[in-house]
Amino acid sequence: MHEMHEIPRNNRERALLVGMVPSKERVGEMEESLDELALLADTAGAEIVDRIIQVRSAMHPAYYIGTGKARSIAELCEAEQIELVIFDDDLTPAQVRNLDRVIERRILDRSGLILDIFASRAKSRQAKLQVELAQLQYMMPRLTRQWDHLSRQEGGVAAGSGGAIGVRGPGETQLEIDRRLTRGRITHLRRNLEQVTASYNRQRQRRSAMFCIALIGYTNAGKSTIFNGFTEADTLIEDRLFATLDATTRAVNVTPGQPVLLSDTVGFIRKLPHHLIASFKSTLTEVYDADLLVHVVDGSHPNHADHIVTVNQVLAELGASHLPLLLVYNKADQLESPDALEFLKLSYPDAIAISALDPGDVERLRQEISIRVDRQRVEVELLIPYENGHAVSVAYESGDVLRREDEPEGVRLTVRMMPSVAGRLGKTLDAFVCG
Ligand SMILES: Nc1nc2c(ncn2[C@@H]2O[C@H](COP(=O)(O)OP(=O)(O)OP(=O)(O)O)[C@@H](O)[C@H]2O)c(=O)[nH]1
Ligand SMILES: [Mg+2]
Repeated sequence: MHEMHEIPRNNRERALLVGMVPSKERVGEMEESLDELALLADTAGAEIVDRIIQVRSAMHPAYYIGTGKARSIAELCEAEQIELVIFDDDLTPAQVRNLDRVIERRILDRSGLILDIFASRAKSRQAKLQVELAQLQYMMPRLTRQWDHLSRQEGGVAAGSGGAIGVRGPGETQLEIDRRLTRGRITHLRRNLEQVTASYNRQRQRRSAMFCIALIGYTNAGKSTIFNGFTEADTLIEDRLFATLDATTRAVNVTPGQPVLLSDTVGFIRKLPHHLIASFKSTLTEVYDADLLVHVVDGSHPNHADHIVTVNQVLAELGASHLPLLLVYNKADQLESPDALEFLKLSYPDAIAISALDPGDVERLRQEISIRVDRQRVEVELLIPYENGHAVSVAYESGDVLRREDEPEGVRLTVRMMPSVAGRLGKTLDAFVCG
């Protein structure tokens, strides 16, 4: 696929990947995690020079890896002109600082890397605000503790000579300024984000009588490809991580006579920084307000089972675990053998397997979704006051009207529709839901 942010090969920062595992048996697992870290680093514009896995029963509190290992990494960086060392797990601010001193290269952890990618990919105002907020929150403790360390060190030296206050004074002032600026910026971003989110929610509300479906899943699973297959939209599709950051929503005809809203959403990934999930909550309303989640899995990926677990964890964090869900194994065309499919089906018998590149398969998915939509519909009775003619037309649009009676209080409709849609209709359009 065509790449939007291609960085010329020779301008790429040379990077080393580092992982740590408690025992030899888990090296394979770490290899897979580093494969993914390599993809992330590539997306961010790095050239991977080498990777190192250390087996160590517990992390070193001050250096994460062992100190001997840290020194050998320093030598490797020197020999290979490595500029950036990326750790697969999150480091504490103190570990970053200590490693920085030994290795003398830029140190980054997985969260920092993901935040960096999000920052360079954010396009909408909302996404930009969300990413900056998450970055500042990520930086805040690092800012503080790094300074604590410096002031302690200088204080220690100075204490002996009796001049601690003079040495620490300006530093602490600078720290206070940094903290205050950061805090101020965070407040400012939060406020802006609230405004953007409010206007966005108003737009959403206008469409709230419709059945909402969200395509969710691990990054690079094929969500946008499916979305484009349904909508003829031209959402960016790339063989890269996090091609999509903003949710895109379109009305599509899934069930005859029942337009639904379909949203394409940001992909999830292992060890997604917590701040990022929190900041992106407003973008992810499409996920936790959905009437149906379509969980797209790259069935041909060797780690697809882990991907499913990760996505389920993020769903839980978003409070969306209870929503009806259809599991879709995508990229069936890339499966090594038909047996693989049978195997996939064993763990999730309700899942369907498709290739998003095959229009026939997309049609099959449409039918499957249509069945799920219909399964969720129930008969409800609405009593709509005559002055609220708009609600009557919305009811006709969003469900099958089975019976209509004109009564003194208003129009009584028996409609087959989604209970959640009926609920929203009652709230926003002043119709009374009777049963
Ligand atoms: N072979 C094959 N490739 C597919 C299929 N579906 C998607 N792809 C490819 O997989 C890559 C990722 O597709 P996207 O649709 O961008 O994936 P996504 O889930 O939206 O990814 P993010 O937006 O990054 O979370 C692209 O190169 C697609 O062309 C499929 O069924 N078969
Ligand atoms: Mg996408």
